[in-house]
Amino acid sequence: MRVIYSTDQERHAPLGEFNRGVLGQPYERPQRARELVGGLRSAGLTIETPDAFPVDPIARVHDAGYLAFLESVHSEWRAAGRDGDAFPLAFPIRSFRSDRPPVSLDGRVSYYAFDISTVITEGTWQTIRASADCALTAARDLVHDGRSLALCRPPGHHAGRDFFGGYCFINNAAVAAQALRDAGAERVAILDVDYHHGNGTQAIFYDRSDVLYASIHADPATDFPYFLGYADETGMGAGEGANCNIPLPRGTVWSTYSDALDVALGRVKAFGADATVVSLGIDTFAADPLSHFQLTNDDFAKLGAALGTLGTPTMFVMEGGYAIDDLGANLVRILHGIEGT
Ligand code: Q9C
Ligand code: ZN
Repeated sequence: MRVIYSTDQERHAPLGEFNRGVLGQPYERPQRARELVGGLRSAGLTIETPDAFPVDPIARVHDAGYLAFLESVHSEWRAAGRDGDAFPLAFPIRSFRSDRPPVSLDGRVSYYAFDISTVITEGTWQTIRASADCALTAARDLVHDGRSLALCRPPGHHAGRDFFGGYCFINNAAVAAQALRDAGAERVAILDVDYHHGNGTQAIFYDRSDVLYASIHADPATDFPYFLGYADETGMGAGEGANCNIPLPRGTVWSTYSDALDVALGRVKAFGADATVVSLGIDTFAADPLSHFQLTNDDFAKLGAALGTLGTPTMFVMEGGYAIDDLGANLVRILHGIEGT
């Protein structure tokens, strides 16, 4: 399997993250990527660097004003004499206007953010461009490669057309799916196995019939992102029937997960896609510090074996996974499962 990664993806380094009321070390930190790379290298895999793409393929799924904001906000933050990371102060909830970004720096950060765990640092723009480059490189060569892994970091599936959150800024899987469409694939399926619902991916394709979004995730009634991911969200307009959410309860073990996976894989296969993008989160692991499913090390080989049954060219896009010490080994288990080795 071709694996794509750039060390530029280690430049986004948040100073901290609030967890349970206390400011501590961020879960989504550069070490995640280094652990994934280390695991793959010890398993004998070669890692290639991505090509640099222009912003255009990213702007196919993201708002131009949002991208300009992401590029400039940290230097504006510093120019305003501020230390630390750019951080929202308010959110445009019910009865607030959310139809246009305010003028001020704080107003704009607050307009585009949907949580407080996703901050913008000096290296964020370069990092998210490199992460998207991995997805775009994998998508460009997918028909030739058959299978590939874009080792994206930071993740992407919580980011929407004009919002960031859940550690995500550019929706790498959505950018890849759109690039595959633009390269001639008529139908693209996205299968999301991250612990969390990919609210950004769902929102981007919700009214489209050419991109299926199928996701297995923690019930939003109990888990982040809290406000999307229920089973009755099935798509809208032309996209009606092209969105499939399978929420599962906290404590879910492999037997239940496996049944849900069969349903999701059945939906993906029935869609008749020309290519598949897997949003590969490994935060379903029992020891993940953010999550509440109970998948074991061995279950990841089974997950890989199931994903290996997808008949189309398939690219895997890295999403979440925060049990740092197990990240590399679990990813390798999935890859061995996919390849049947
Ligand atoms: N500060 C992904 O797995 N909640 N994102 C953090 C503690 C955010 C997870 C709560 C979880 C986001 C891609
Ligand atoms: Zn996640």
